[in-house]
Amino acid sequence: MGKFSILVLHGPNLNLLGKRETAIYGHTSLATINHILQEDAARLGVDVTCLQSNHEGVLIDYIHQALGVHHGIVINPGGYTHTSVALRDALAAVNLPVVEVHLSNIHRREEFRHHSYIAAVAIGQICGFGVDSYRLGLQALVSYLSNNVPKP
Ligand code: CA2
Repeated sequence: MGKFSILVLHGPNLNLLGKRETAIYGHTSLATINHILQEDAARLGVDVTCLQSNHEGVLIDYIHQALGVHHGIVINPGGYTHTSVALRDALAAVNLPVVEVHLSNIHRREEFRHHSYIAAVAIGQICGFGVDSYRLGLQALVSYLSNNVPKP
């Protein structure tokens, strides 16, 4: 088995990280998060591709395009977490291992953030650890892939 290839997907508004609502989402920019993940990926010996979109359909296209290219997906679906049956259907359709991550602890925030459409099609969910949610998510996915023979 060669190197694992992981797709990291950031959903809507996450391009604003570090610029707005820093009390909730912190001071780290999306570019910095991606840089940290690339450093982690090098240490873990995997390839990471990071993409962001504010558009549901574009995120769905990225998920479809992951098939046959990436071995698994780390996704922060942003607000679509709580609304998007279509995003969930796309993840279920490609049937790649998925880890759902959130910067904030969605379970201690407003009631409408407590439900995730994505959780049921993910291996697991990591939330509340800021940038470390992504790092832990990547680590967990690589560990999962190492222990489970990935689909081609
Ligand atoms: O905690 C997370 O990572 C969320 O996925 C972030 C979403 C929110 O809708 C989810 O409930 C939890 C919102 C992302 C908005 O990101 C911003 C970043 C900076 C400034 C404004 C919004």
